[in-house]
Amino acid sequence: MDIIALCTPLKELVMQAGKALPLSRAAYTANTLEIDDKAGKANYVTQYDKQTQDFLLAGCKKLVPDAVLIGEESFGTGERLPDAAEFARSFVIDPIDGTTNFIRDFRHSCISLAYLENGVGKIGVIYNPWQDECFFAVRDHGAFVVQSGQPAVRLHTASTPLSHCLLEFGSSPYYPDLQKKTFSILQGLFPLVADIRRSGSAALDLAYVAAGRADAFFEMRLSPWDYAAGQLLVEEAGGRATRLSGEPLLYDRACSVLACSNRLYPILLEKTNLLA
Ligand code: LIP
Repeated sequence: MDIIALCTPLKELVMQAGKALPLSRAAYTANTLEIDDKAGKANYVTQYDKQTQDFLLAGCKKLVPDAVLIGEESFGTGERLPDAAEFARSFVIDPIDGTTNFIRDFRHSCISLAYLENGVGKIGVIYNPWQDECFFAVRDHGAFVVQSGQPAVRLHTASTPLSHCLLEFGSSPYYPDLQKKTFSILQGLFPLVADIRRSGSAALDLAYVAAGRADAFFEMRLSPWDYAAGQLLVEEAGGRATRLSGEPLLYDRACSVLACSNRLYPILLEKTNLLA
Protein backbone atom coordinates (compact mmCIF):
# COMPACT_ATOMS: atom_id res chain seq x y z
CA MET A 1 0.00 0.00 0.00
CA ASP A 2 1.37 3.46 -0.88
CA ILE A 3 0.87 5.04 2.55
CA ILE A 4 1.93 8.50 1.39
CA ALA A 5 -0.74 8.44 -1.32
CA LEU A 6 -3.34 7.01 1.11
CA CYS A 7 -2.77 9.73 3.72
CA THR A 8 -4.38 12.53 1.72
CA PRO A 9 -7.78 10.87 1.12
CA LEU A 10 -7.83 9.72 4.76
CA LYS A 11 -7.22 13.30 5.94
CA GLU A 12 -9.98 14.52 3.63
CA LEU A 13 -12.36 11.83 4.92
CA VAL A 14 -11.69 12.65 8.58
CA MET A 15 -11.97 16.41 8.04
CA GLN A 16 -15.22 15.98 6.10
CA ALA A 17 -16.62 13.98 9.03
CA GLY A 18 -15.42 16.62 11.50
CA LYS A 19 -16.90 19.51 9.56
CA ALA A 20 -20.26 17.72 9.57
CA LEU A 21 -20.40 17.76 13.40
CA PRO A 22 -22.50 20.41 15.16
CA LEU A 23 -19.87 22.61 16.80
CA SER A 24 -22.02 24.31 19.39
CA ARG A 25 -24.80 23.41 21.79
CA ALA A 26 -27.21 25.64 19.84
CA ALA A 27 -26.52 23.60 16.71
CA TYR A 28 -27.05 20.18 18.24
CA THR A 29 -29.76 21.11 20.71
CA ALA A 30 -31.82 22.03 17.68
CA ASN A 31 -31.36 18.42 16.60
CA THR A 32 -31.96 17.08 20.17
CA LEU A 33 -28.81 15.34 21.34
CA GLU A 34 -29.52 11.64 21.96
CA ILE A 35 -27.24 10.42 24.76
CA ASP A 36 -26.95 6.72 25.57
CA ASP A 37 -25.13 5.33 28.62
CA LYS A 38 -22.49 2.67 27.92
CA ALA A 39 -20.97 0.30 30.51
CA GLY A 40 -18.73 2.10 32.97
CA LYS A 41 -19.11 5.36 34.88
CA ALA A 42 -19.51 8.51 32.74
CA ASN A 43 -19.27 6.53 29.49
CA TYR A 44 -21.63 8.11 26.94
CA VAL A 45 -22.36 7.82 23.21
CA THR A 46 -24.46 10.15 21.05
CA GLN A 47 -26.04 9.77 17.66
CA TYR A 48 -23.14 11.84 16.31
CA ASP A 49 -20.58 9.26 17.50
CA LYS A 50 -22.52 6.54 15.67
CA GLN A 51 -23.19 8.58 12.51
CA THR A 52 -19.56 9.70 12.29
CA GLN A 53 -18.32 6.14 12.74
CA ASP A 54 -20.67 4.86 10.02
CA PHE A 55 -19.42 7.56 7.64
CA LEU A 56 -15.74 6.86 8.39
CA LEU A 57 -16.06 3.07 8.13
CA ALA A 58 -17.80 3.38 4.74
CA GLY A 59 -15.09 5.75 3.51
CA CYS A 60 -12.27 3.48 4.73
CA LYS A 61 -13.93 0.47 3.08
CA LYS A 62 -13.91 2.29 -0.27
CA LEU A 63 -10.26 3.29 0.10
CA VAL A 64 -8.93 -0.09 1.38
CA PRO A 65 -11.62 -2.74 0.70
CA ASP A 66 -9.77 -5.60 2.42
CA ALA A 67 -9.02 -3.72 5.64
CA VAL A 68 -10.54 -4.86 8.94
CA LEU A 69 -12.51 -2.00 10.53
CA ILE A 70 -12.31 -1.50 14.31
CA GLY A 71 -14.49 1.36 15.53
CA GLU A 72 -15.13 2.32 19.16
CA GLU A 73 -18.90 2.23 18.87
CA SER A 74 -18.88 -1.37 17.62
CA PHE A 75 -17.55 -2.67 20.96
CA GLY A 76 -18.48 -2.62 24.63
CA THR A 77 -16.26 -1.05 27.30
CA GLY A 78 -13.35 -3.35 28.20
CA GLU A 79 -14.42 -5.92 25.59
CA ARG A 80 -11.65 -8.01 23.97
CA LEU A 81 -11.04 -6.68 20.46
CA PRO A 82 -9.95 -8.21 17.15
CA ASP A 83 -6.15 -7.96 17.36
CA ALA A 84 -4.95 -5.58 14.62
CA ALA A 85 -1.62 -7.46 14.69
CA GLU A 86 -3.39 -10.42 13.06
CA PHE A 87 -4.52 -8.41 10.03
CA ALA A 88 -2.51 -7.26 7.03
CA ARG A 89 -4.51 -4.05 6.96
CA SER A 90 -6.86 -2.49 9.52
CA PHE A 91 -8.36 0.83 10.58
CA VAL A 92 -8.76 1.73 14.26
CA ILE A 93 -11.23 4.60 14.70
CA ASP A 94 -12.56 6.81 17.49
CA PRO A 95 -15.39 8.77 15.84
CA ILE A 96 -15.51 11.36 18.62
CA ASP A 97 -12.69 11.24 21.17
CA GLY A 98 -13.79 13.38 24.10
CA THR A 99 -17.49 12.53 23.90
CA THR A 100 -18.21 14.01 27.34
CA ASN A 101 -16.59 17.27 26.21
CA PHE A 102 -18.77 17.16 23.09
CA ILE A 103 -21.95 16.61 25.11
CA ARG A 104 -21.08 19.51 27.44
CA ASP A 105 -20.13 21.94 24.64
CA PHE A 106 -16.56 22.01 26.00
CA ARG A 107 -15.29 22.40 22.40
CA HIS A 108 -12.21 20.15 22.82
CA SER A 109 -12.83 16.84 21.07
CA CYS A 110 -11.56 15.22 17.90
CA ILE A 111 -11.88 12.45 15.38
CA SER A 112 -9.03 9.95 15.58
CA LEU A 113 -8.27 7.46 12.80
CA ALA A 114 -5.29 5.15 12.29
CA TYR A 115 -4.38 2.84 9.41
CA LEU A 116 -2.25 -0.15 10.51
CA GLU A 117 -0.45 -2.94 8.70
CA ASN A 118 0.09 -6.11 10.73
CA GLY A 119 -0.74 -4.09 13.82
CA VAL A 120 1.86 -1.37 13.15
CA GLY A 121 0.55 2.17 12.71
CA LYS A 122 1.35 3.52 9.23
CA ILE A 123 -0.96 6.56 9.03
CA GLY A 124 -2.49 8.54 11.89
CA VAL A 125 -5.00 11.41 11.58
CA ILE A 126 -6.45 13.43 14.48
CA TYR A 127 -8.78 16.30 13.58
CA ASN A 128 -10.17 18.91 15.96
CA PRO A 129 -12.99 20.70 14.09
CA TRP A 130 -13.35 23.35 16.80
CA GLN A 131 -9.81 24.55 16.02
CA ASP A 132 -9.89 23.35 12.40
CA GLU A 133 -6.57 21.64 13.21
CA CYS A 134 -5.60 18.39 11.54
CA PHE A 135 -2.65 16.46 13.02
CA PHE A 136 -1.30 13.67 10.85
CA ALA A 137 1.67 11.34 10.53
CA VAL A 138 2.95 8.77 8.03
CA ARG A 139 5.36 6.12 9.34
CA ASP A 140 9.00 7.12 8.61
CA HIS A 141 7.83 10.34 6.95
CA GLY A 142 7.19 12.60 9.95
CA ALA A 143 4.30 14.14 11.89
CA PHE A 144 2.59 17.39 10.92
CA VAL A 145 -0.25 19.74 11.74
CA VAL A 146 -2.26 21.78 9.24
CA GLN A 147 -4.69 24.50 10.33
CA SER A 148 -7.36 26.17 8.23
CA GLY A 149 -5.68 25.42 4.93
CA GLN A 150 -2.29 26.86 5.96
CA PRO A 151 0.91 24.99 4.93
CA ALA A 152 1.61 21.89 7.04
CA VAL A 153 4.01 22.41 9.96
CA ARG A 154 6.39 19.61 11.04
CA LEU A 155 5.88 18.43 14.64
CA HIS A 156 8.63 17.76 17.17
CA THR A 157 8.28 16.80 20.83
CA ALA A 158 9.59 19.45 23.22
CA SER A 159 12.92 19.08 25.03
CA THR A 160 11.68 20.57 28.30
CA PRO A 161 13.54 19.67 31.51
CA LEU A 162 11.33 17.76 33.98
CA SER A 163 10.96 20.72 36.36
CA HIS A 164 9.45 22.83 33.53
CA CYS A 165 7.21 20.10 32.08
CA LEU A 166 3.50 20.42 31.36
CA LEU A 167 2.10 16.98 32.26
CA GLU A 168 -1.23 15.87 30.76
CA PHE A 169 -3.14 12.96 32.25
CA GLY A 170 -6.41 11.10 31.87
CA SER A 171 -8.54 10.14 34.86
CA SER A 172 -9.93 6.87 33.36
CA PRO A 173 -13.45 7.85 34.50
CA TYR A 174 -14.92 4.61 33.11
CA TYR A 175 -12.80 2.60 35.57
CA PRO A 176 -13.31 3.86 39.17
CA ASP A 177 -11.01 1.08 40.46
CA LEU A 178 -8.07 2.89 38.84
CA GLN A 179 -8.60 6.24 40.55
CA LYS A 180 -6.29 5.51 43.50
CA LYS A 181 -3.36 4.58 41.24
CA THR A 182 -4.01 7.49 38.88
CA PHE A 183 -3.91 10.10 41.64
CA SER A 184 -1.04 8.38 43.43
CA ILE A 185 1.09 8.81 40.30
CA LEU A 186 -0.18 12.35 39.86
CA GLN A 187 0.55 13.27 43.49
CA GLY A 188 4.11 11.97 43.08
CA LEU A 189 4.78 13.72 39.76
CA PHE A 190 3.05 17.07 40.40
CA PRO A 191 5.84 18.46 42.65
CA LEU A 192 8.45 17.51 40.03
CA VAL A 193 6.83 19.25 37.01
CA ALA A 194 5.66 22.78 36.26
CA ASP A 195 1.93 21.95 36.08
CA ILE A 196 -0.72 19.39 35.00
CA ARG A 197 -3.59 19.38 32.54
CA ARG A 198 -6.60 17.07 32.08
CA SER A 199 -8.26 17.87 28.74
CA GLY A 200 -10.76 14.97 28.35
CA SER A 201 -9.46 13.87 24.95
CA ALA A 202 -6.59 11.38 25.04
CA ALA A 203 -6.08 11.59 21.28
CA LEU A 204 -5.62 15.37 21.43
CA ASP A 205 -3.39 14.97 24.51
CA LEU A 206 -1.13 12.70 22.44
CA ALA A 207 -1.22 15.11 19.49
CA TYR A 208 -0.19 17.93 21.83
CA VAL A 209 2.78 15.90 23.10
CA ALA A 210 3.82 15.35 19.47
CA ALA A 211 3.42 19.09 18.83
CA GLY A 212 5.49 20.05 21.88
CA ARG A 213 2.53 21.91 23.41
CA ALA A 214 2.72 19.52 26.34
CA ASP A 215 5.62 17.31 27.42
CA ALA A 216 4.05 14.07 28.62
CA PHE A 217 0.76 12.22 28.96
CA PHE A 218 -0.34 9.22 30.97
CA GLU A 219 -3.61 7.41 31.60
CA MET A 220 -4.14 4.13 33.47
CA ARG A 221 -6.51 2.61 30.89
CA LEU A 222 -7.45 3.58 27.34
CA SER A 223 -8.66 1.64 24.32
CA PRO A 224 -6.71 1.24 21.06
CA TRP A 225 -8.96 3.78 19.27
CA ASP A 226 -7.94 6.42 21.85
CA TYR A 227 -4.20 6.03 21.14
CA ALA A 228 -3.69 4.34 17.73
CA ALA A 229 -3.24 7.60 15.77
CA GLY A 230 -1.62 9.49 18.65
CA GLN A 231 1.05 6.81 19.13
CA LEU A 232 2.27 7.27 15.55
CA LEU A 233 2.20 11.07 15.87
CA VAL A 234 4.35 10.94 19.03
CA GLU A 235 6.81 8.42 17.54
CA GLU A 236 7.19 10.40 14.30
CA ALA A 237 7.72 13.60 16.33
CA GLY A 238 10.64 12.10 18.29
CA GLY A 239 8.88 10.57 21.26
CA ARG A 240 7.74 7.25 22.68
CA ALA A 241 4.32 5.85 23.54
CA THR A 242 4.17 2.60 25.55
CA ARG A 243 2.32 1.09 28.46
CA LEU A 244 3.30 2.43 31.90
CA SER A 245 5.24 -0.84 32.30
CA GLY A 246 7.40 0.10 29.30
CA GLU A 247 5.85 -2.72 27.24
CA PRO A 248 4.38 -1.98 23.80
CA LEU A 249 0.81 -0.69 23.57
CA LEU A 250 -1.83 -3.37 23.02
CA TYR A 251 -4.24 -3.54 20.09
CA ASP A 252 -6.52 -6.37 21.25
CA ARG A 253 -7.65 -4.77 24.52
CA ALA A 254 -7.40 -1.62 26.65
CA CYS A 255 -4.12 -0.78 28.38
CA SER A 256 -2.28 2.04 30.12
CA VAL A 257 -0.44 4.72 28.13
CA LEU A 258 2.71 6.77 28.82
CA ALA A 259 3.82 9.15 26.07
CA CYS A 260 6.59 11.77 26.05
CA SER A 261 9.81 12.78 24.32
CA ASN A 262 12.62 10.22 24.00
CA ARG A 263 14.62 12.39 26.41
CA LEU A 264 12.00 12.36 29.18
CA TYR A 265 10.91 8.77 28.68
CA PRO A 266 13.39 6.88 30.93
CA ILE A 267 12.89 9.40 33.74
CA LEU A 268 9.07 9.23 33.64
CA LEU A 269 9.01 5.45 33.14
CA GLU A 270 11.01 4.97 36.32
CA LYS A 271 9.04 7.50 38.38
CA THR A 272 5.57 6.36 37.28
CA ASN A 273 6.45 2.73 38.08
CA LEU A 274 7.73 3.71 41.52
CA LEU A 275 4.53 5.66 42.15
CA ALA A 276 1.93 3.27 40.69
C1 LIP B 1 -12.05 9.30 26.32
C2 LIP B 1 -10.59 9.65 26.38
C3 LIP B 1 -10.23 10.21 27.76
C4 LIP B 1 -10.48 9.15 28.77
C5 LIP B 1 -11.93 8.73 28.73
C6 LIP B 1 -12.36 8.26 27.34
P1 LIP B 1 -13.91 8.82 24.48
O1 LIP B 1 -12.37 8.81 25.04
O2 LIP B 1 -10.28 10.58 25.38
O3 LIP B 1 -8.88 10.61 27.85
O4 LIP B 1 -10.16 9.64 30.06
O5 LIP B 1 -12.08 7.66 29.64
O6 LIP B 1 -11.65 7.08 27.02
O7 LIP B 1 -14.64 7.77 25.26
O8 LIP B 1 -14.48 10.18 24.71
O9 LIP B 1 -13.78 8.46 23.02
